[in-house]
Amino acid sequence: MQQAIVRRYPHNPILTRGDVPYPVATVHNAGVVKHQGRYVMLFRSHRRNGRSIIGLAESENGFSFRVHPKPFLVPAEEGVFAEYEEFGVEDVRICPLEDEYLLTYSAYSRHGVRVALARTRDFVRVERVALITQADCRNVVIFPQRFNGRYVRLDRPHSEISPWSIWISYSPDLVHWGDSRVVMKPVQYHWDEMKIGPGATPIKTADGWLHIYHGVFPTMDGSVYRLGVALHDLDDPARVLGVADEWILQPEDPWELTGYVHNVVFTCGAVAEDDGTVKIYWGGADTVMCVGTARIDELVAPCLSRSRKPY
Ligand code: BMA
Repeated sequence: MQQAIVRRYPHNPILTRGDVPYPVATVHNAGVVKHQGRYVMLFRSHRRNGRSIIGLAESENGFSFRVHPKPFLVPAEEGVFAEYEEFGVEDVRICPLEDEYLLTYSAYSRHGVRVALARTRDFVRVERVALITQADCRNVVIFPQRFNGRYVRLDRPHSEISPWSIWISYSPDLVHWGDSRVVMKPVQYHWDEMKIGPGATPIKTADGWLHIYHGVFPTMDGSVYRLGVALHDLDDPARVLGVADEWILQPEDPWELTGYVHNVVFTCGAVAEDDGTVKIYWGGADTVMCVGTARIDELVAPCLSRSRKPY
């Protein structure tokens, strides 16, 4: 059998609700970065009322994590954020940019789901900046570099007319976003035909920005969430250079096949290492956290050699 591109860590899952010192039902969909030589993970947990909060875990090696005694981010209690975070905060992405970390997460409320942006320098103090989308948008990943002075993000608006697709938007100040356009769409009768969404913060490589995204396929037994890869131009990330035809990861381990939501691998973060590998973190069945490693060149190659149309 051909060697898998993503090598699962043999001791998965790496984090479960049993590791969390406060009551939660799940541990999943975490953003991860290396901060001062340590891995910092911001993970989502369902509380026992079905609404989500964000916890923090730290690690020396990227595989064994220790959870902080208190949650890192819970719904705001005052100001404009309180109204829009009332139903919970979910699926944080972490973008290291110019000596701080930008955090983007889904804010749920009676008005729908939108994306909020917060910033931190030390993962101790966190400052909410703005709500950066209207309703019906999720999965914002910000590129860890400015382009011609502007911030750039990939996002995923909802639509009734088109299968949910990946868009790009630009901002001069992180608060106001525009010049939006679609860059990548699901492909019919393909593993990602139902919807796609941004996954991990894009990784800069010699050949382009590597983006690990999720794609969903509908079956008679419910939806299957898998991960794929796309490559964006280094100078103009709106240009998709290629999208690998085949997925790089699908639910296979028991804790990916069954759980809070069956058949899900879902990423919000990956950490590129100096040795040319990347640690990819994913939630299994919306219940546990897992990790695997891949060579960056083995993720880039299929984007260029076996590419399907971006849309
Ligand atoms: C998506 C998001 C993710 C979740 C996935 C599978 O729509 O809600 O947070 O992991 O569904 O349930």
